[in-house]
Amino acid sequence: MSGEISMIGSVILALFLAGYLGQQYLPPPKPRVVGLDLGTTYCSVGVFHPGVGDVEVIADRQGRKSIPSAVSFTLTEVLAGHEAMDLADSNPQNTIYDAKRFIGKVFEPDLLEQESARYPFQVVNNNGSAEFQVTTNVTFTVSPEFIGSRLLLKMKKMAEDHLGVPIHKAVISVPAEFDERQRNYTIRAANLAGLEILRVINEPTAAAMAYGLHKVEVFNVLVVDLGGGTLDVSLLNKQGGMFITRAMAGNNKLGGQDFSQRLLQHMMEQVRQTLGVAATLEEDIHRLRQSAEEAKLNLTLRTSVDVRVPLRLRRAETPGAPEPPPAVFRTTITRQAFEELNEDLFQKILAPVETVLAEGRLAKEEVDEIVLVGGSTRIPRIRRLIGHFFGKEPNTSVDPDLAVVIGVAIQAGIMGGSWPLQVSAIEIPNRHLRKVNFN
Ligand SMILES: *[C@@H]1O[C@H](CO)[C@@H](O)[C@H](O)[C@H]1NC(C)=O
Ligand SMILES: *[C@@H]1O[C@H](CO)[C@@H](O)[C@H](O)[C@H]1NC(C)=O
Ligand SMILES: *[C@@H]1O[C@H](CO)[C@@H](O)[C@H](O)[C@H]1NC(C)=O
Ligand SMILES: *[C@@H]1O[C@H](CO)[C@@H](O)[C@H](O)[C@H]1NC(C)=O
Ligand SMILES: CC(=O)N[C@H]1CO[C@H](CO)[C@@H](O)[C@@H]1O
Repeated sequence: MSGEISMIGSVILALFLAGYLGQQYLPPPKPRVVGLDLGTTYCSVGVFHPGVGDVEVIADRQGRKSIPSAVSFTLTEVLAGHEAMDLADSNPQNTIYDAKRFIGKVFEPDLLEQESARYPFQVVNNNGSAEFQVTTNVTFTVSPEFIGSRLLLKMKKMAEDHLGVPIHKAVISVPAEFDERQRNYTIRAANLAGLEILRVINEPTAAAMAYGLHKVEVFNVLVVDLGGGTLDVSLLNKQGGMFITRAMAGNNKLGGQDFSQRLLQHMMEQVRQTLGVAATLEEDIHRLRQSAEEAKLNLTLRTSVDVRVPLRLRRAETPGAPEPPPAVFRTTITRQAFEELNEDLFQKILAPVETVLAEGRLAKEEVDEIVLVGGSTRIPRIRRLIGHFFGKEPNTSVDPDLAVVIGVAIQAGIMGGSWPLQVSAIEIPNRHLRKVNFN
């Protein structure tokens, strides 16, 4: 009896060794499961390379690791990503973006009308679901999941081009607040793109995985995701290798756009003071807005930037009046000035943080790791604010724009059976959770 057991034991050992040696000496297989981050404004695709044990975020031919979440319809083709965004100005009614805000959602008619007023394209109500009306030489409507599918198809092709193998399987991330219907429609979008979804994981869980927090001893993880237009704060609890979302809160009207807007207003005021004319031409405002955006980005690395903006300065509203000559607006913007302009907005980040702690019945000292996601968390003042609140440094070593896709790719590697096999059930769904919103 014991002999049999030991024989079975050695067979298992031999098989295990053969597998292990195979892993060591055979070239690693090409990954066939990709990780997808279908974001509101940007999308990315990543793969886990079992050989090196590393995630690669796949770049396009120009080396860009994210594509804008936009799809544009022309007479002859449907474009996605950068090619679509390039048409946003010339083909605004047929260039659809922000589709993720509509996917799988049932709207009250008034709310949908309000929403559609924010966009240059037409959002129509199809029995409570949003659809987009497109007019090329014919008029037709497309669903948010169709838009999603074109973005996913684009990323599928990027992955296939890069890896040289066909890709049919993926793991995809969604916001923690997505309900079952929104998750189903996201899966439908992937199916339309010819992708089978092996698992749907929450974005904050993915971000925590990007930091390897599924592999280390941590219990409470707080994820702050501050993007271009929204703030999402999630409190995760890890039990036996599985993440549970304990509480969510956020602000759907706070993000990088607001910080740029404050800087733009400040620059417009300076134009008026130093040049004695208000910048009213659409073209001038556009230039000022671009340079405000650029200055904001540069101020995350430097303590001051010199801004120089050529302006045409016509008085658009009074054509008969004497025209002021074109001029160049010059100013220096310090990081401190930028912080002062936005301090009240930055402080708003703490309200949802306090809410998730209260809902999770947790003292801030009990938070083990703080993970920052989203481009706006690069702003030094925001990092300081959060670090000061918790009395410890947030985790910032992973690119905040890629943390989600990196985590999803790790999960894809796990689903694809990559060695070494880690915890495979990484998330427990929490159906009773509701996101608290501060607007
Ligand atoms: C619309 O234009 C495309 C490209 O010019 C053409 O192939 C198609 O037949 C046209 N459709 C209709 C309904 O006119
Ligand atoms: C509209 O939606 C309601 C509830 O979801 C459903 O009962 C009804 O059949 C739908 N109507 C149409 C025309 O799809
Ligand atoms: C989501 O999809 C699953 C599986 O197809 C189905 O059982 C479930 O009813 C769907 N839920 C909703 C809300 O659409
Ligand atoms: C921002 O940085 C880029 C590259 O470092 C530089 O080309 C650009 O001129 C800078 N812009 C401002 C406003 O400082
Ligand atoms: C600054 C900081 O908190 N760093 C942590 C980031 O996450 C890893 C876990 O992967 C910790 O080991 C670091 O201490």
